[in-house]
Amino acid sequence: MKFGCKNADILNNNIIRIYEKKNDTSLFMLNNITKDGESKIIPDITVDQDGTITVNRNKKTVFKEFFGSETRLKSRNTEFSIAIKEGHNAVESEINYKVQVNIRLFDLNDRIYGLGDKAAHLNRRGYIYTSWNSDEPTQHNETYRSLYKSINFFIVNHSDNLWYGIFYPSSYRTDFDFGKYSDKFMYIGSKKGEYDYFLILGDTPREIISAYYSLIGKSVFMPFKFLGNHQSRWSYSEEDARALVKHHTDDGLPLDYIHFDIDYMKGYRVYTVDKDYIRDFAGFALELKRAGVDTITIIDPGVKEEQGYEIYDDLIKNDGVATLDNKPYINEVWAGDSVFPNYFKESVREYFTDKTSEFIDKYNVSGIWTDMNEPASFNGPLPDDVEFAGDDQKTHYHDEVHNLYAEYMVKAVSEAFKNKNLRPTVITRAAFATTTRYTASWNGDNQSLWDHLRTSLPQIMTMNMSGFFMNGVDVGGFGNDTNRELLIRWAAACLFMPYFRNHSGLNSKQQEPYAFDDEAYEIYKNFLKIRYRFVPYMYTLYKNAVETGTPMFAPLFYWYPDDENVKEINDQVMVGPCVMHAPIVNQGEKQRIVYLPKGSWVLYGTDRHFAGKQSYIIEEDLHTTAIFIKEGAIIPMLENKISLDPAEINEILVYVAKVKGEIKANTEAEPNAEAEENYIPFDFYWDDGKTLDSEKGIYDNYRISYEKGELKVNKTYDGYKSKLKFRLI
Ligand code: MIG
Repeated sequence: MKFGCKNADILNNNIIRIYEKKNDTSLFMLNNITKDGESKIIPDITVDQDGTITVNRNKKTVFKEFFGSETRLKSRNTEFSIAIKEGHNAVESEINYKVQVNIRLFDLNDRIYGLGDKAAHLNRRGYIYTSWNSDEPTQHNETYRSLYKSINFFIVNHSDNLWYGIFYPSSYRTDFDFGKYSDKFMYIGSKKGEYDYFLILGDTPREIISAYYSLIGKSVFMPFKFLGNHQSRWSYSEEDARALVKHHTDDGLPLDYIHFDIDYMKGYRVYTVDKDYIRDFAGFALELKRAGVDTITIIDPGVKEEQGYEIYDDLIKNDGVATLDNKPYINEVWAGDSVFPNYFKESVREYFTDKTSEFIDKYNVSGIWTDMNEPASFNGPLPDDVEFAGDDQKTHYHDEVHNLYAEYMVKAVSEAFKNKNLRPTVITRAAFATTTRYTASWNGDNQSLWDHLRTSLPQIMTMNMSGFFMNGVDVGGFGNDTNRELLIRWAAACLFMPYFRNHSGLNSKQQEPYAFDDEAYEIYKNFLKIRYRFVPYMYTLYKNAVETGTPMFAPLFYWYPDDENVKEINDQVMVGPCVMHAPIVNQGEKQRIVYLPKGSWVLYGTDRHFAGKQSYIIEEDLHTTAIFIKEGAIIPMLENKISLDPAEINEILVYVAKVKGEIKANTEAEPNAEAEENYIPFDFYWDDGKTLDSEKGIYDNYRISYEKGELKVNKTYDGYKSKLKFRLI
């Protein structure tokens, strides 16, 4: 459709691309969505004379652009505030964007969720954010405009339970004002790029998110083991690592990965190992692996400028670095003056794929943790006009590709795993919307603050709602010193966080599970054991997430969009459709209010049943965290594992949340809602947990049900031919 200079391409039932001129998206390649052919719903779009677009659905106005004199933005120049006190006049300057999309806010209850990792509540209304990957290790909070990732996707809920989503497909620096400037409209503003966005329609957040997910492409599927406990610290020595693993082998501390931070490298030269730091890295990594603990090493993008250092020489020889005025561009990072690999060139990516491949083989490393890939730099930011010569004979400038730098780095790194038929074990700090196709992610340098514990949950939920399932925060906090209570509550609150890693900064107080007294250690260990019990459930959720876009770690409104009470709940999490976690996230609290959505719920570990659609006060002393399971739910579990090798798993335990008396299970919101006798069958997914074979159909599905007091398991797909046993507990 064409309206004046605007176009609207109806891509399918859910997605309309509205543009004057399309952005060049070739660098991040969206999925090619074409018309369904039989569009069930033909969106009702009208355009006024001034170019305002209105979209109705089922006769209600869902979305409206906004035009008016108010949309000529003026800045308040807050930096003059002291001058104003002195009697100077503040100068009002206009903000001029090349592209400004103004969107109507219908009323004060319009809620805006999204933009990935921002350190804010779920509802980001009233704040402004900027997509520009940034490394700022001060205290993140809701007024922080840019964190490490740029994920230009958000969803809006307004009047009478209407929903829509927006994806803004530009890699240039972009502002998203979510009603900070005005109560009447929000805006998206960029100084570069084109007027071009995807409007995503759907009756529920679930429908919108899955449509968005089909656009950005499938997320990476990481190994089963990755769901285990990761322990890290900047920087573990050989002795520290041995002590950690001894806790694993001697006291049964669940542990699957140990991370080695920058000090294992020789003078921070990437792809080197310092023998003075760890004498025999390869042998050591093997020793740890035999104890069930795999090794992950950090890699930064910056390459030390030093003749004779192989990587530097190779890159220079092959024109493989970012340039300015036809010379390699130099900025300082950990290794001192460094060049920045131009990952936008295929030959450079292939080079790093090879280097990664050699490195993981030579040192028995199982995963690569990519850091500093915003890219971060110590001597001020990279200028906008630093050049990255692309394969397409086109020069990309820093301002266009900054937000994509990490994506191209992890693309190269993850390929090394794929070439070995292994699932990529890669973690990134920076990302663009599509980067989930290659890597897991963590949310950077949080601090040991209660506020940062609280903010973790909406951060991870929001990441999960944009296709970044395998996401986590540093448990215990990275910066500053943690304390006993904070650490325990953090471990509990993040019990179901898909990527669970305790990590802390240089010189901060030790915060391993055993860093405090024996009792604290027991408590922490116990939470990890609960997590390990739920891992088979989480693994199926993860697979389902990768296939369909359904978050593993979701806000309540994702599953219960009709319930007004849940729309601003930041401290309760849905882990799949059947498990709801309500941890304590405030200092000193021993009890909290928990809202239960419709249905009936069982408090895990007890026999207590609760009717939904009301709130309860739940006791949670330091030893406890409240996990509610939907009545009738069937949850596959593991028994007593302290590391996760799928080859060693022969038996799955089956937990059934019994339906009690008259309270009937509610099965409306479930994907597999054919409950018999109110029990919800669970479609369990299983495969080798390590290789890419599952992509070739080498996996199994079991349907687990509970009928007339008995467990029934049917193999519904037998590609992997596993012989798991199932036992009711
Ligand atoms: O400038 O490698 O976010 O996890 O421990 C700091 C040292 C560099 C930042 C990462 C953090 C890591 C640290 N890195």
